[in-house]
Amino acid sequence: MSFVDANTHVRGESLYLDDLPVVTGTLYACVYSSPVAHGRIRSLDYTEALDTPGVVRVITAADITGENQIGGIVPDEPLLAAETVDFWGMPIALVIAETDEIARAAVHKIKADIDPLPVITDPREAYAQGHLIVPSRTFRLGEAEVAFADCDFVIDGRADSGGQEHLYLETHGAYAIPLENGHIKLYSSTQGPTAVQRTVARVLGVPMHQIEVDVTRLGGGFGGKEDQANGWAALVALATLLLRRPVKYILHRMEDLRMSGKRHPYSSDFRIGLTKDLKIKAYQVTFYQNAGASADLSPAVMERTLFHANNTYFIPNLTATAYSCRTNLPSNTAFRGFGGPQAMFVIESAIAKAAEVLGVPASDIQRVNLLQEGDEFHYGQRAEGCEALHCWTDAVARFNLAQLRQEADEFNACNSLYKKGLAIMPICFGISFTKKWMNQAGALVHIYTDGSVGVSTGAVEMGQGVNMKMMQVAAQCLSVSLERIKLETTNTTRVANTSPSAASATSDLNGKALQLACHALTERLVAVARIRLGVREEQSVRLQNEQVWVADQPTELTWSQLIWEAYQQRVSLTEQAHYATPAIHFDLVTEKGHPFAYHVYGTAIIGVTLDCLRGTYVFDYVNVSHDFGKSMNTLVDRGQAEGAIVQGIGWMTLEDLQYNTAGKLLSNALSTYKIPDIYAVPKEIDVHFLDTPGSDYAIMRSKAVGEPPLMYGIGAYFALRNAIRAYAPNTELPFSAPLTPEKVLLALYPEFARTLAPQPAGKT
Ligand code: LUZ
Ligand code: MOS
Repeated sequence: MSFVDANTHVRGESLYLDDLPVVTGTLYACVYSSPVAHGRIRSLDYTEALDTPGVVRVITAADITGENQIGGIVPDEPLLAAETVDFWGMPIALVIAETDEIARAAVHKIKADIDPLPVITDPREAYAQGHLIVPSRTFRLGEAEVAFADCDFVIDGRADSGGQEHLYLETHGAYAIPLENGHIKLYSSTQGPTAVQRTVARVLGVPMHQIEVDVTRLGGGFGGKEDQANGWAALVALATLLLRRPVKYILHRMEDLRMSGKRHPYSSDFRIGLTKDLKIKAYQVTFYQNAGASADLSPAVMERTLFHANNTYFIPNLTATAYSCRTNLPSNTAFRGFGGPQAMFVIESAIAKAAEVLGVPASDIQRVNLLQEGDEFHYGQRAEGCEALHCWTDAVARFNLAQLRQEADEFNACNSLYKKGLAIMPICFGISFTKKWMNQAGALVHIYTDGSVGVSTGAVEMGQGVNMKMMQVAAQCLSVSLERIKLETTNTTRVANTSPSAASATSDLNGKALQLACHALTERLVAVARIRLGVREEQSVRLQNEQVWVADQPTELTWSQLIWEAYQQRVSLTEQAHYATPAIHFDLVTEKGHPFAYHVYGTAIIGVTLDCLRGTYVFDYVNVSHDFGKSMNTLVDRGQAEGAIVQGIGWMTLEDLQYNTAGKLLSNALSTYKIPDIYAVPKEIDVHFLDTPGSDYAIMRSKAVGEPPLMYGIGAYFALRNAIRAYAPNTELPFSAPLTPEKVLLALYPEFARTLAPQPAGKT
């Protein structure tokens, strides 16, 4: 199976935002951003910047022609700071100049006089002071509070997980081009063209039809461009509206790192209750989400955290409460998994702690609590087509868990400075946007008179291979070869009112819409063929391999001839279709319903070798049995799984966002923020495509694949933890991710850690 973008990617010919030919007269923008994390703006002095030769204008909040507001779920996010600044890196002004270099140099000449206000970076502190983004929510099944009394073991703990920089290869950016009558065409590196269109229209104070958004592809999104591409687009569009010239802004890496939001760090408290036979009888969890300075998508992320509080276990008594806490950090946002991984880290920590207290392997607890068909989730839905046990037993047998365990034990028995650790990570992830209304998509198909086909959908290609899958859907439905199909750019004038490409649901939603459009076209073409061939009513007619078949026999009539015939018969060769996922609903009062079209399951076994002298480690293998359903493209799906696993491992073991107490990002470059490189990738990643039936709601029964495998990375944390335990059985090991080499080393040598403890002021 080929990959549609392979040739242009390899040749460097694929077009990203910064590759588009620049229009004559283009100006360049650069943001002046807040040098403090919280404060009141007393004055802003940009005269020197404005006097710089080549600078055309400096734009501030006062210049905004519409609303100074880009908040989606909650209107709490100004595009440009007007009175207060709420995080280090918050945009305050926009310099517009004849060249990129001039704009960037002029930014340094701007001075703001800002009265400092107290800075909060910790979500628990924000909570204690009552700074919540939205009211808290609680999901409940049974009565955990009561059930703890009947448990043989009750264990309390705390788990913290860090944020994560998206580090899409292509930074944020946008390019606005003025058309006639104040209309603007925008190129944006966004997962959500409609969100950009809507936000820009709001900021400019114009109707949405005045704004056209076009996206060819992104150099990665990972959630970072679900909501946060909007601001940059609004800034350049505003400049274009004011100056009537094209304006372009591509963020430098350090600007992007400083100004854009990341995965939400969480701090959580848990209580888990088990019976003697290791059944989890009760679980209580409280999540403190570090939302950053504004809501952005945080309330939706918090909701998915609540949905995934149980990971893949049936827990009859569960209470999960979440707080979205406002802090003075860049507004945290969607990131692959969308709050789900954070919840799963907490339940896995609770199980790990229970296992330690009870003196059993964590896998014994995991295994006996796996969801089974018909089990109720705490949000009311029941597990249907549940593959939890299937994935687990397949992984355990296929990869010979007993032998892997024995190898690790033997290795540990005869090595003192290297230790092996092993963990199992089963996952369950719900597929659908948790906002019901977002589960819709559109497609537009043109068949041209030569039989070639142009396909537009709301899907944004960001390296995940959705264009390839859309081509496959169209080719299959129309019974033509892939070469006939062209995927058009994603454009708001061709497919309107789209949901962002997110939630692992892009292929399902857009693919289903595309199927509907192609089926309607096929029906019309069959009718054309009947007339042309004079087929009797009782005889069946269908298209197969670019040929018309009558009564299961191929005829002479080819696809190309049929299309020309349809045109001659004045039959429309264009179709638009809309798809909305059926069967999903959720009641926000009872917090019960059927929010997900289906769930994706899987189990990973992860092994690590730890160098106990250096604190460094190598992941030896990640062995996975995964529920892909009927994969429509194993190459694309394997790529998604492998990439997600490595990204998950990065989140759990390497990527360490450091802010100082003043709220300044210290890990603000790739020298100080480490993402997995080729050396950090596991030596072996073996992803087995389990034979599972898929779902009616999955495109061609090929289950959603974008996010679920990321959560296998959580197993890397626990494998590493077990390796540390093998060296230092009694060391204190808080559940705190990422478990970086530094933290590992300090855990291995607690006496050394004590000498490094912060000294009283004045003693350094
Ligand atoms: N985005 C969103 C998402 O708006 N809603 C969701 O439920 C979601 N889930 C995963 C990733 N992005
Ligand atoms: Mo996403 S976290 O599916 O944009």
